[in-house]
Amino acid sequence: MAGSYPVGQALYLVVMGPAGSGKSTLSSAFGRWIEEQQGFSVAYVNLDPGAEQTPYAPDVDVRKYVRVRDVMRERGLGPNGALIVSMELLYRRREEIMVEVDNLDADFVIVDTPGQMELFVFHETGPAFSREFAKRGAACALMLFDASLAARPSELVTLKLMGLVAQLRLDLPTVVALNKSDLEQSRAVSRWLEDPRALVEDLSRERGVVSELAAQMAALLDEYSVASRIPMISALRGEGLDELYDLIHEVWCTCGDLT
Ligand SMILES: Nc1nc2c(ncn2[C@@H]2O[C@H](COP(=O)(O)OP(=O)(O)OP(=O)(O)O)[C@@H](O)[C@H]2O)c(=O)[nH]1
Ligand SMILES: [Mg+2]
Repeated sequence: MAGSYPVGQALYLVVMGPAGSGKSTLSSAFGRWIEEQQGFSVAYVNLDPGAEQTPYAPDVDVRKYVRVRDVMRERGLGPNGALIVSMELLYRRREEIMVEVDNLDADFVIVDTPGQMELFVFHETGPAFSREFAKRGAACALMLFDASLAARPSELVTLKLMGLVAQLRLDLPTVVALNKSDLEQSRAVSRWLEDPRALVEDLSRERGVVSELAAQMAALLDEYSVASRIPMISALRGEGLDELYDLIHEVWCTCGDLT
């Protein structure tokens, strides 16, 4: 796959996911992997105003404009209230932030987002930034989950569904990936990822309305998701990144103008 990029435009990857799923660790590990294995330049954008530290050196950092800690202190708010206000402030300052993004000179731009994923996805800030990235080049989103969240087959379906919800909100092709494959509790899901028929069979053994709904959802999701494959990765060990890269490349080629 090496040599397919660059194509004269930057490629934006927006990394989303629940708190602690490994977004920042992956942003750093994947960026390094792309530079070392594919030979392309990578820039990092930190869109998380609540980050205490990041495992990469951000080239654009929204904490220059807004910090959740400062908003808490100045307005006497708790962490969630302060994050909502921070999102609002980021929204208002997005033009200045995008000027900084425009000054980046990189083949790939990896965008790390806040842990409170629902705020990023459902507040207007997430879709607004996504639109800005999509205007500038090929953009796609990566929805990262801790693989231990998919211990039961119906749980895997709900994670895929969340990926689709994010895709609808952000209007970006969205790839779902499961992280922390190195942990023992992440193992159960591998079987369903490797063999979709096993997922359908195991779903039928799960009891209750949820599993019936999940079985119907599974078929629908395969139809509407841009990528039905879900890579298992370990951001910590740098495993599965080649599969993730190939999948993202496919999505860019299918949805963008890359050929
Ligand atoms: N075992 C294991 N731990 C991981 C992996 N990736 C990340 N972690 C750990 O998970 C924790 C959270 O990682 P972060 O990268 O900060 O996750 P995040 O999604 O950016 O977190 P927030 O920004 O706070 O929402 C850290 O302790 C990481 O070391 C992985 O592949 N395997
Ligand atoms: Mg983070």
